Amino acid sequence: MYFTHAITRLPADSVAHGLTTASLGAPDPALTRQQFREYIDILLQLGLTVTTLPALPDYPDAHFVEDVAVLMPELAIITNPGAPSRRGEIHSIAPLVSRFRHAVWLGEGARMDGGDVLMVDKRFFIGLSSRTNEAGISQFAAAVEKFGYSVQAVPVGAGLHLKSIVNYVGRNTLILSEDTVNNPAFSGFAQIVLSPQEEYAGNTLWINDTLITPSGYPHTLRQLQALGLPIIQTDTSEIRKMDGGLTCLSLRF
Ligand code: CIR
Repeated sequence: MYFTHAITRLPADSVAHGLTTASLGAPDPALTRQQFREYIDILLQLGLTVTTLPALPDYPDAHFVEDVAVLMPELAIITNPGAPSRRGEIHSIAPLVSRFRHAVWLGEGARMDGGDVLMVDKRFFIGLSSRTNEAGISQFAAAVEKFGYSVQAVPVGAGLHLKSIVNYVGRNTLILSEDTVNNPAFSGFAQIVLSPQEEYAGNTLWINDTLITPSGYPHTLRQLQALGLPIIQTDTSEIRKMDGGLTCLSLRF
């Protein structure tokens, strides 16, 4: 899929009040915004048109826009985030998403975070996680299969979301955690296996055959370099403190 647009949201001053399992201390709001701006600059440098929504101080995780919608050429799914504190975020993203795509809302009982949805061409791998349930996956499948997409559920043991541990990095290659390597769902791909110490770098973002990867993960960087694609490194120290990464800061389409 070739991306021309991205939707993002400015991090609020309340960022430190969001959800996290990381024990890395509280993020600095000003540094969070600086790292966010550097991220936007990279998207612009790659030629994307970027729409940035205003901060939502009552929703300190709302700049992780990836979790509230999934966009594909034919439609957009408005998810139903698994964490109760995040459910209200969908109402402020849906009007913008609806300007670009026909929006389908997940219904009663469905739970899904977009961070669990990995799209590779016409295939969706969806993490069955603490945020995404079977009803979410089956409602998603019912909406997209008529457009020729396949949907495969992948249980997520460790990690918040599927894309915390598995991402597509171009050239028919996935970057993935040691725990995920033997999953038959991923057997048709070449694989870059993350060392446990560098698992966070698995949240590398592929945009139109350029890779954006968090700085500070030298072993993973060397493995990515072997793919021969351009690589941009950027500091995500504050984003990481709130369990966030590079994929979660934007919706690409
Ligand atoms: C949360 O726990 O929901 C946020 N603090 C982090 C969400 C990260 N989203 C993502 O990886 N797609």
